[in-house]
Amino acid sequence: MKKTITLILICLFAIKVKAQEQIMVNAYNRQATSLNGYWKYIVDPYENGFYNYRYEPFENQDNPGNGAYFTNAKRTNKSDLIEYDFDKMDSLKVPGDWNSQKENLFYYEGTIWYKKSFNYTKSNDNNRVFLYFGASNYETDIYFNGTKLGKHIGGFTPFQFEVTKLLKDQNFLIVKVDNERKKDGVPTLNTDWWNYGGLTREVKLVETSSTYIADYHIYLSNQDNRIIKGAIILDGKDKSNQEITIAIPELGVEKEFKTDNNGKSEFEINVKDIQFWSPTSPKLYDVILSSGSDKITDQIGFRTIRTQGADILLNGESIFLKGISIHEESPINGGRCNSKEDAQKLLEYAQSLGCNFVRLAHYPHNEHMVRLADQMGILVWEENPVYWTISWENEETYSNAQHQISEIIDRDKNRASVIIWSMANETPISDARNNFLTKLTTFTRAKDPTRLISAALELHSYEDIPNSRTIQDPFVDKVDILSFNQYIGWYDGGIEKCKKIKWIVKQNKPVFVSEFGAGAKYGLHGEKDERWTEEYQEYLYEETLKMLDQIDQLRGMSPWILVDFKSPRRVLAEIQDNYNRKGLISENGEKKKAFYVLKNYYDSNN
Ligand code: GCB
Repeated sequence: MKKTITLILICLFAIKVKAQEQIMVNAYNRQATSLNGYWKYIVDPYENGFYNYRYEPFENQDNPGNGAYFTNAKRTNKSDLIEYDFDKMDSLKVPGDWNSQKENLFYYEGTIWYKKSFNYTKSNDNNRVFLYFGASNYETDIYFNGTKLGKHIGGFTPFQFEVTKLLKDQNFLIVKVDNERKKDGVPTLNTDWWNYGGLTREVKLVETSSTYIADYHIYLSNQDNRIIKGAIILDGKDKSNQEITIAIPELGVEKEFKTDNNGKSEFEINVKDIQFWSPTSPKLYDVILSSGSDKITDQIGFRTIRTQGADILLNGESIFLKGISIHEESPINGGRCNSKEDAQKLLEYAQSLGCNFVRLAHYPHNEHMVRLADQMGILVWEENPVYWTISWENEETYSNAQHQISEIIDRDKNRASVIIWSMANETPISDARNNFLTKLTTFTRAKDPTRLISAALELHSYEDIPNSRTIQDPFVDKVDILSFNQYIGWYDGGIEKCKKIKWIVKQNKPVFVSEFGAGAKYGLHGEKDERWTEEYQEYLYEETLKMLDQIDQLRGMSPWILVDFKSPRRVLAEIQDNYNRKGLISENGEKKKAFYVLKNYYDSNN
């Protein structure tokens, strides 16, 4: 009986915490108090801080905080039994993954408890305060001044909580981060990248007026490029019937609108002489939103994006996506990227390769990436971490995937650079998978009807046509861009095979090759048929590019991958040493020969 009650309590709790929604966009541009820096931590592989000796989560205890639970308790007299003390522990830097900060945490997968103490004084008594996390991998439980704020699942998207009522002059924040891989998770147990754990992106406090601008979406209409459309949402007790002003000084726009009873105002603004955002002219306008008590400024580009037959039309003109795939691994210090400099260096590498497009694989990257892409004029594919075979039949897994794409749309919907939402990567066809991805696509289109949808699919062949390659996937009907990964010459035969392939692509849609590549260790030279040499990779790029040029509908590609990246699957000593070596650049920034093959191809494809 007791067990049943406990189970019910756990379920109710799970439902309660799952309902957490985005309550603040544009945290990036708002005035904030950073909680970055050094945080105390306790490594807890046995979940000692979460469960007591009866193995019940401490939320279900009558008196949480007693005993051995990690609540920042302190001994008050010599006989107190408290078997931990955060303040006596070592520190980890936030933002940052733990694997690359401490040698003994390199392979660690499990729970780490973080603690940060800080003082805070509001600038105005009526103001509200939000606690914002850029991302934390993978499952995060958050406790503020001893009260549980909630739980967040998913390693690459932002989340936040209002802490106005709990805030004191002196505060402590305890965060349990668990990066254990889970069969029903998104992603699932198996991936080809390092499972970096921890508070990998910034943590900060954002203070707003009591009624504040909680959300907005401002974009150029895909149907009429003389109309800026949008919506703005206020939250707070004075949210209804409020006057809001939208100003874009450079366009001579200053318009007033009124919010409805829900605090929302939808609007359309006619504009003249707009300079469209594009890779060759990444024009961003200052857009100033003001409500009675709040004011925020964002830098927004205006462009249209749609497909027509096999063409991708950016501002009405056909564009070829000269892309490259990128993992979010720091080209400066290794480990998960966590700074603007990391993002800048990766995007500069991409531009030096002649790219106008990047595929951010295989999960949402740091917000610096898309903000810089906006500024630098680089188009972006953002991807949900639905990778390989996840638990298609599990409803929790579906809501998890939907929640993750939803959070990234919330964060990046105002970025002109982002043109594609990718649902998934290399997902073998089955009814359950088709239904899952179709549902996810319907959700994404409804949430953001202004962008294109794709997914990195698998390649097929006709049994009766030798060396044929095609896409026979019912999910293709649901996407705007037909993308697939292919490894002819690496996993699929030798490089000579490229010459024999017969492409049979029947769909009248833009074709995008989301991956191809070969492993090469920088500085290793040999014959062009010798695996792992730069010459092999170079030859594979030459032959692949010729082969792909035969696809009439080809409108772009993002070869695998910009920089060598860490993966526990890659164990070949002296060659891989825990790195996937398909990068065109080594982890030390050295360009391999194939880099120049792709660069020449892109440079001559203007
Ligand atoms: C793929 C995956 C990518 C891997 C790559 C490889 O198809 O999409 O995540 O890293 O192949 O190197 O095998």
